[in-house]
Amino acid sequence: MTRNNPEVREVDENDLEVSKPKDWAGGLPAVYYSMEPALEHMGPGRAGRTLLGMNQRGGFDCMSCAWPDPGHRSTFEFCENGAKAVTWEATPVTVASEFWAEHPISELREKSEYWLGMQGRLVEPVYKAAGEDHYRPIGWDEAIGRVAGKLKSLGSADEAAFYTSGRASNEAAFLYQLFVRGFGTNNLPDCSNMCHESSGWGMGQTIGVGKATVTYDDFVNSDLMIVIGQNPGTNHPRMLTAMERQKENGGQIVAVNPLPEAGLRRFKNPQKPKGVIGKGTELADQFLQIRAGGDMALLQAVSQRVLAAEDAAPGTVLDHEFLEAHCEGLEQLRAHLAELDEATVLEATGLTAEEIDELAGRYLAAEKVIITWAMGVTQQKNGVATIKEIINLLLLRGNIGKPGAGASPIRGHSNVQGDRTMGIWEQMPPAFLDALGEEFSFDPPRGHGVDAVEAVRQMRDGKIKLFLALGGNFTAAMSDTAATEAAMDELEMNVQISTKLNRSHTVTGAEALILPTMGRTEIDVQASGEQFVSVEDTVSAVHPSWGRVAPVSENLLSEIAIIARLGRATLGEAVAADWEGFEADYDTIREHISHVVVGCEDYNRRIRQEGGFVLANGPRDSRTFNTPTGKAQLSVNALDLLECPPGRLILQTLRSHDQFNTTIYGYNDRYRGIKKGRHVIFVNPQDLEELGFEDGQLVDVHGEYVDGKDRVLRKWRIVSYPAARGCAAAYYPEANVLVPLDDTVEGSNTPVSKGVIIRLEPAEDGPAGGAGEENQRADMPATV
Ligand SMILES: Nc1nc2c(c(=O)[nH]1)N[C@H]1C(S)=C(S)[C@@H](COP(=O)(O)OP(=O)(O)OC[C@H]3O[C@@H](n4cnc5c(=O)[nH]c(N)nc54)[C@H](O)[C@@H]3O)O[C@H]1N2
Ligand SMILES: Nc1nc2c(c(=O)[nH]1)N[C@H]1C(S)=C(S)[C@@H](COP(=O)(O)OP(=O)(O)OC[C@H]3O[C@@H](n4cnc5c(=O)[nH]c(N)nc54)[C@H](O)[C@@H]3O)O[C@H]1N2
Ligand SMILES: [Mo]
Repeated sequence: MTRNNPEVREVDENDLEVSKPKDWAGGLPAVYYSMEPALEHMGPGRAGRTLLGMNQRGGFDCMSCAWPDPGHRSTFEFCENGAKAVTWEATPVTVASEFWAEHPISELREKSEYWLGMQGRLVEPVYKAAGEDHYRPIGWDEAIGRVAGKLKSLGSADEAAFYTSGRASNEAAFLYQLFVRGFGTNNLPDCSNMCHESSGWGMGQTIGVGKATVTYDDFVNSDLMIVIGQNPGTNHPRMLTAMERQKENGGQIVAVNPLPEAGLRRFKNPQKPKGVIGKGTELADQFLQIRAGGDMALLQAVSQRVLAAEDAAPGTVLDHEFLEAHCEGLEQLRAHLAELDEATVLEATGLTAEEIDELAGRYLAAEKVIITWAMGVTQQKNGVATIKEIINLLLLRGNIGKPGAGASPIRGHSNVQGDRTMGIWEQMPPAFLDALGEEFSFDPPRGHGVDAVEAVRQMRDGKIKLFLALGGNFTAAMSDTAATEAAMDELEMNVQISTKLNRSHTVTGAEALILPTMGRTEIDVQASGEQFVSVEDTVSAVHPSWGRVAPVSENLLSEIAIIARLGRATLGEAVAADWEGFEADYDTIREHISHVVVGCEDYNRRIRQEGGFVLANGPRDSRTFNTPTGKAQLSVNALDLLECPPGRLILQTLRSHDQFNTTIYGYNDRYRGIKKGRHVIFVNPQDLEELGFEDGQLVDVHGEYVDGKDRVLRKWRIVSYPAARGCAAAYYPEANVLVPLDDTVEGSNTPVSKGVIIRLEPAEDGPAGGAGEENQRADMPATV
């Protein structure tokens, strides 16, 4: 069944085509594009078994995003991008044994993420010895032995860091953190450090929990949904169905975004006949085209208007009962916002006073309000403070802990939230560590470990010598490509547990191993029979996920099997854990989860209930706030603005429609009208005119950060685009070249991926995309 090494042609950026951006998402193309790649690669049998098994009871959880499943699922509970994710994983194409001898690592390092991913599934462990330029296939025992041996040789456990990407299941994540803490470190950086970390801090400090306070039904039943810094059409497409239902129920939607994203405007539901041929549903009732980084000012201005309305009609606007019983800080907030300067707000947001009045009017007219947000908020310098302002606005009218209302970060990776619940965090609280230590009879380390940014610094400084990743593509996902790659090059050993080849396998340090693993679509049979795993979505619903197709190779191990073997080989008797038993029967892991993780009691029974179960959430369930005073905190946050000097632009780095994070499925971004290329920078036409550039022109994009290092993307093509004034956009991960390692969000240490100050300069003549004399890598050019 398996096929080896198809020819993959690299894209030529000179073929790029640009057309008008779309003002609607979904429709017939969504269905068509969904099916095409699946059928092409997999054949109808495997395609049918995977696509129809997505998000169904007895099927697997779609790994493309963390959007929840509705109570009543349609037969096709998947979206175009989910279909791409499944196809990419369930492909029968595999990397042949000869591949490793044919391709030196130095050559692989020149390849694009697209090319690497398209080589197919990894099916055997491979090892690169110090001084070698090739990986070579090895057996599992040797692979596990080499990693364990190296770990045991380190001078201290803190010389290793253990990364997790958010696709790992609850069972794998729990076992992994046990292995890491049993080894003796809290160095557990994860993708969340680069993602929703700001949400955890902003919400944790104000309402005592860093998770959404809503259920799926709340979205559908809200009067008003404010969607800030999020592009659901591409990144959470199934959310559009919930938005459509909310509209049918008479709700309103406001979108706040520097870009007029297609999915925020109109939706043609591909699962309904009228969605395929008709005009679709208008989604946003109001679109606020905000200047990047201006959300904090906007939210303060809206709260100020809410308080002014209360002053004009005392006792009628605020939810006094709720505020008195459950909140504190109202008077301080009132005093602070009284000082807010309207001119500053207008400048920071790029909006008019009337637009802000209109939003305030909609907020005041609605009884049930949900605010959702994603990377447009969390990856801004003031992201944590902005989230606190979201909470302020919601608390003023009691919009937390009542049906149809609440605060909702929309998570990215399908189980990133569950991984945190299971202990993947460099600073888990003492109560968790106590319970873990008691369960496995050891003394877990107490000091905080490194997060993603700090991990890079410590690799650079030679303090961290071994990097082990449970999934993901750390090298490409992290900020400051040149700094990150230089740091990874210093490693003594780089170990990646992966499904497919990616950039992180090509920046190796001295020794390197790739340990191939099964994906979520695959049937996982162990000694006790067929296994399932479990995941938690963005609204804290926990449910099982069962594989549907045969593993692409019999040589693959599950993530759990790999971790269990590493644990046994490395830790010996250091923790009282039955590693072999864990591998044989995942129920045994869940039994331990029941004892250690608060809220997961009786896990094995509850995970088997119809539809799984929902984790308790104090604010949502009972307006209980786990803060030091037991009250929700209205907070005072000094307005923090993103300054952009004249002649410069604010660059955000974002996702195209044809990618999943660092995985590039293709080179089209069809809602934004881009075809056959990714080396583009979107700029507002008036900005172009003022700066003296033209649509289609090739430019060098220079990052300007206080450290004065020259970070440059060469020969990126300008696309004149209806972005907010002063706000440019380019695709991640390529644009990570420009995001400085030390530029991080106040309070969460997340890279500021959406607020990079840049300068454009005309590029020298020559073809696009870094070809020619200088010959920068097409996909991930180095800085100069
Ligand atoms: N198909 C697909 N699905 C995915 C992913 C994927 O790559 N592909 N990634 C997954 C992951 S891990 C995540 S975290 C999520 C990410 O989901 P999103 O957060 O939607 O992803 P981004 O593409 O980073 O888009 C950020 C949005 O914020 C806007 N924005 C940027 N700066 C600002 C600002 O200052 N203010 C406001 N109000 N808006 C701003 C941008 O214009 C853009 O619309 O998606 C998940 N789902
Ligand atoms: N500039 C900029 N940088 C960003 C962002 C941004 O918006 N702008 N977004 C940030 C965000 S939100 C995130 S979440 C991170 C993402 O960072 P990561 O989570 O590290 O990156 P991914 O691209 O999702 O990882 C893809 C790789 O995971 C592996 N993989 C896929 N499925 C599985 C599996 O089931 N098991 C295992 N073991 N491996 C698997 C494959 O080898 C694949 O190549 O990037 C961050 N970086
Ligand atoms: Mo993410």
